[in-house]
Amino acid sequence: MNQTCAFAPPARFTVVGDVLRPARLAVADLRAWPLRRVRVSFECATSGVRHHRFEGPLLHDVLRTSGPSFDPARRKDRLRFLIAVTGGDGHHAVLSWGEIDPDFGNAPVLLATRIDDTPLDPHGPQLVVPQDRCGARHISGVTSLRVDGQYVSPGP
Ligand SMILES: Nc1nc2c(c(=O)[nH]1)N[C@H]1C(S)=C(S)[C@@H](COP(=O)(O)O)O[C@H]1N2
Ligand SMILES: [Mo]
Repeated sequence: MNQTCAFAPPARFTVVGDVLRPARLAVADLRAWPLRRVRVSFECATSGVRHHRFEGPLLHDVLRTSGPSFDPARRKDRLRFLIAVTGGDGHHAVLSWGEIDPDFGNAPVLLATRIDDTPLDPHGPQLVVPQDRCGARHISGVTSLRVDGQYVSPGP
């Protein structure tokens, strides 16, 4: 992570794609949702086991506010949605909506506003995937969350 500078401008990130209300947000905006705290340990292929504390809202809560363009009354309709998460350095990963939806995988994935004792305002939020064994989806400096319901067409 870059050194924290108290005067650095806040990083911005976008929520785009198949959503009714695309948004450009800062880490400070994420504190409007209920915040969770989690301790995670993950393995990195190059630097071994890492331990961190994170705080932030559930990714699911944030994305629901943007209004994904599925039919909320039809659970099956949500299952064709993907979430592409990109960091400022181009590192990215794709999650499925079903993975974080409380009716399906219910994974407590966070969009962290703080790592250990460091607020992430100057860096952008960090994706936190507590159930992962490997650290690669803990994407730091998130610049874009893209919700995509076009990968497969709506079912019957
Ligand atoms: N933006 C970004 N985030 C990233 C990566 C990256 O290359 N770019 N690497 C990932 C990998 S492979 C690991 S193991 C963890 C390491 O996080 P740490 O150094 O904070 O423990 O960051 C993840 N997040
Ligand atoms: Mo890693």
